[in-house]
Amino acid sequence: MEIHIGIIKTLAVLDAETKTHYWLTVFAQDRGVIPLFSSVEIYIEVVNENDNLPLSEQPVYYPSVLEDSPAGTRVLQIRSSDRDRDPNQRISYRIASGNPEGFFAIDSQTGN
Ligand SMILES: [Ca+2]
Ligand SMILES: [Ca+2]
Repeated sequence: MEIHIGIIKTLAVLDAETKTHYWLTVFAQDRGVIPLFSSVEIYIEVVNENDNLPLSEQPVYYPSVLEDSPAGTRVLQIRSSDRDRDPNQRISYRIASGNPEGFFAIDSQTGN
């Protein structure tokens, strides 16, 4: 008995956001005068990677707030989306700069 090898390779870049798995049917056929064959089913899972950025609905926001507004006044809610599948699509927020006095806060979960 001889072992023969058949290697399956990708021919394109796969995207888990487009398709998460593939079912292939592979035939193994001998070279007899009357060839005989059998088949095997192959399930290929496309493992998701974090390859999409979280994108906010707008690149820049221009909200305004009245002077003398009480602390806790809502200024803006940022809305974002991420094309990745869970958990790489979960988004959290933080203020990275422009707030040295600590006058503003953002809810890390809601973007408020
Ligand atoms: Ca992502
Ligand atoms: Ca992904």
